[in-house]
Amino acid sequence: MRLLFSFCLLYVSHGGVVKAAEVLRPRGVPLSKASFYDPTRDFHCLDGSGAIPFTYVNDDYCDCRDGSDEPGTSACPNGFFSCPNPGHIPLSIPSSRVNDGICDCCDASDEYASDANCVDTCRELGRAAREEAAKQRQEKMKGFELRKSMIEEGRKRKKEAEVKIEELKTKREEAEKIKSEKEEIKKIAEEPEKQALEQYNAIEAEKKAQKEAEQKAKDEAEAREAFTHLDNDGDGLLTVAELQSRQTFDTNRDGEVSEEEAKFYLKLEESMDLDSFITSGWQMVRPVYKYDRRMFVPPTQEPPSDGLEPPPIELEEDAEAPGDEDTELEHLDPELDPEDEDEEEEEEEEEEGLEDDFDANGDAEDTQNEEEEPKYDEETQKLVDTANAARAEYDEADREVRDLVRELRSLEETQEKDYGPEEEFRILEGNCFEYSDREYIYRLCPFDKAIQKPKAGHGETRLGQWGEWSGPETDRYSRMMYSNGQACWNGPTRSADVRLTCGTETRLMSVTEPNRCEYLFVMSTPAVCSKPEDASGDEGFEHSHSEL
Ligand code: MAN
Repeated sequence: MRLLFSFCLLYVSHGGVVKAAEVLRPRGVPLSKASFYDPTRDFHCLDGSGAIPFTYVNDDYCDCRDGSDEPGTSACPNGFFSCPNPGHIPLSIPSSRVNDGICDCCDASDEYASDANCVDTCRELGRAAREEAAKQRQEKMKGFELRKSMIEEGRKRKKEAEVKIEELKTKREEAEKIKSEKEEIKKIAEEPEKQALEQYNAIEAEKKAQKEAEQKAKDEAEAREAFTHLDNDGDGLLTVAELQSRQTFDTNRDGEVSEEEAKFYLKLEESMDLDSFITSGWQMVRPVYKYDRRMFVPPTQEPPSDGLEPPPIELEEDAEAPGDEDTELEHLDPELDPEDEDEEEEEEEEEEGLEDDFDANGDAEDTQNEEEEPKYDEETQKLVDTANAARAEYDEADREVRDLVRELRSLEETQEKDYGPEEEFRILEGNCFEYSDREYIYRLCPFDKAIQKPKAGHGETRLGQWGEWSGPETDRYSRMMYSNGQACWNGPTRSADVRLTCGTETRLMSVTEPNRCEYLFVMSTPAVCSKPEDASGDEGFEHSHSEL
C-alpha cells in the first residue's frame, strides 16, 4: 500500500505578514481538512464511523462510510476529491471523476493515473478570474459610492419635505382664517339679499298669479263666445249637426264636414255642454275656429300677417288636394291636442299685438325663447351684486384651502413611505424605468406603479401599485412588491415582484412572467450596493482562495 501524498504550498497570513508554507497532506485532501490526516496516527473517519491505520488512507479501498479515507482515489462512491489548483481557486469534485479520463481540475491533479493529457491552466484561469473579480469589486465599489450620494440626496429631500410640510401647515392655517372671514362676510351679505329676494319673489308670484287669472278669464270668455256662436239652436249643447253645419270643421277639405270630423272636436261624443267645452273642447276647437274667423275679418282691418302660419292642420290641408289620404280623419287622435304650445304662444302674441316679432320671412325671432335673467329693482340688484361678490371671494378662499390641504396630504403620504433604512431609495420616487421585450414595454415607477403596454398599441395594463418591501428578513430592501394590478382573466389580480441587484445605474435588466399574471422585474441600482467585502486589492483574492 502506498500513501499518495502531495506537497502543497500555502500562503498563510500571520500578523499581517504573508509567507509561504508547505503543507504535506494526502492527495485529494483540501487544505481545510489537512490536520485530520496525520500520518503519525490512526485515521479517524471524518463522520466518526470508525478508525483505521493511516496506511489505509488512499489505498484504493473504501473503509469509511463517508468516503473520507479515500480522498485521492475513486474507491468510495460518496467521496470527494479536492483539486489544489495552485494559482486559481481549489475545487471539490466527486471522487468518481478521479482518473476518469476527463480533465476536471485546472491543475490536472484529478487525472494523475489516466491517459488523459491534461494541461495545467490554473495560472491563466486564475489571472482572468482575478481580473474579473477585481473588475466586479471596482463596480461594486463605484455602486457603493453612488449609494452614498443617493443617501445624501434622499436625506436632503426628506428634510426639504419636512420644511415644506411645516410651511404648508402655516399657509393652510392662514388660508383657513381668511376663509372663515370671507364666510362671515358672505353670511352678512346674504341675509339682506335673502330677504330682498323673498320679497321680490313674493311680488313676482303675485303678479304671475294675477296674470294667469286674467288669462284664464280671457280664455273662458272667448270659449263662451265661441260656444254661443257655434250653438246654433242656443240649447246649451254643441252637437254633431251643429258642427257639421260649419265648413270650419271640414278638416280634410273634401267639401263636407263628416260626422267623424265633427265628433273629433266633441271628444268622440254626440254633444258637449258649455262646461266641458270650456275645460277641454275649446282647446281643440280654438285653432281652427280662430283661423277661420280671421279669414273673415272685414277688409278695413289688417289682414292676417302674410308670414303668419296657420295652425298645422289647416296648413297641411291647404297644401294638399281635398281627400288626400294624409288628411283622412283616422290620422287624427282626439286625445292629441291639435294645438301645440308654439301655436298657442303665436295666438297670444298676435292678440297682444306682438306681430312685429315676426320678420319679413314670417319666422319668429329668437327673443321669445331666450331665458331672461330676472330683472330686479335697483336696490335688490345691489344686494344681489354684493352677495355675489362675497360668494366669489369665499369660493376663492375655499379653493385656496382645498389646494393647500391636497398638497399637504400628498406630501405627508410621501413622507410616510419607507424609502429604505438610509433614505437611499427616495430619489427613485417620481422616476420611471422601462424595459422592452418582443411583445411589451414594461414601465416601473418606483413607489408608485408597474405597467405593461403592448407594443402593438392598445391600452396599458396596470400590473400593480406600490405595496411593500418584500425581501427576506435579513435583506428586506432587496425586493419590492407591487400588487393589486388589473384582474387577470379567470385568475388573480396582477402583481409585480421587483428584485434589486447592485449596479452602477438604476435600470430594468429584465422582466419575465414566470406565472400567468405574476411578473418578475430585475432592476439594478446603486441603492443596494454594499461595501465590497475585501476592497484592499487583488491580493485579497489570493489570500482567501488561492493555493500556490
Ligand atoms: C395580457 C398580458 C399577459 C397576460 C395575459 C393574461 O395578454 O397582460 O401578460 O399573461 O393578459 O390573460
